[in-house]
Amino acid sequence: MDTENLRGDYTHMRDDWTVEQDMAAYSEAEHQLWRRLYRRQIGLMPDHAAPEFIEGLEKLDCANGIPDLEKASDTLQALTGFRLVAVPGLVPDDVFFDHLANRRFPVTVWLREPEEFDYLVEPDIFHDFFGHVPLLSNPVFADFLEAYGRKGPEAIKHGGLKCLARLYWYMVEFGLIKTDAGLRIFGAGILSSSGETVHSLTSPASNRIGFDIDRIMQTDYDIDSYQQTYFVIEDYQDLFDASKVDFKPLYAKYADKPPLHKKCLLDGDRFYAPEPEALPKAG
Ligand code: HBI
Ligand code: FE
Repeated sequence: MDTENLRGDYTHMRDDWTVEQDMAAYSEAEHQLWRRLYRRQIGLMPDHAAPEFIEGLEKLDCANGIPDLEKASDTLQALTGFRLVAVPGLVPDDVFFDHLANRRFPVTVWLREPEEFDYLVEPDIFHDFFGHVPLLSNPVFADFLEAYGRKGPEAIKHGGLKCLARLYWYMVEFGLIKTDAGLRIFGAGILSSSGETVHSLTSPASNRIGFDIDRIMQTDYDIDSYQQTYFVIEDYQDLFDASKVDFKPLYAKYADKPPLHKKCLLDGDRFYAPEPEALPKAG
């Protein structure tokens, strides 16, 4: 992987692309920025995030500054056996898959600049930790993520990398779940962005479609704007069940075909209506 144009420091890595998280190197201004990012998101969580995400977030106790990944790993390990490993930023696909397959989740060590409060291109520690780590406390989701990682080598071998990445994108980054209270978010790309947190549930400009592994594997996505299509599961078990499917026939069907447009609707799609916007809390 060419790391030259990436933002992190890739000069002091181990063979598995992990680094030491130097807690002492974070400045007070960085901890302050974390608290601001956290405060803005936490206010939105009750009406927007999946209950399992909120439960996990509470257990992680990370409101007061950039979290120590070793400490959080101890909390997490007791719950689902997952640990966090510190990385300089994006890592190669095969390395990423191997960490997941061994119940290790890579977390970027650097935090965005204040000018990037609302949006940044590469994932930072706020996205990786706040967005991804809470749901790793859920046993079924954790098992799915391990199973996902185990699928990596086969996808690489059979030209299915793009298809497999679409599953990660539409579920781990941008997934919605149906609850008794309405649609809720479990995708990390949404939950680490205040704008998309509201947009994903409420905007009529985007489609919400029932989870279908075959459908996801052929659907294109956009990495630098709000998604135009979100997929909705009913239970995390839907994800784990999908990971039991043989993906090779899907790779064979879709690997060399032009993908479906990121906003198209198909005859078989189960369409979900947008949610009404949550009222701002008084006080
Ligand atoms: N590296 N640090 C990091 N985080 C990711 O989410 C990530 C990655 N490398 C590759 C990768 N994701 C993709 O393979 C997945 O989206 C499938
Ligand atoms: Fe992510």
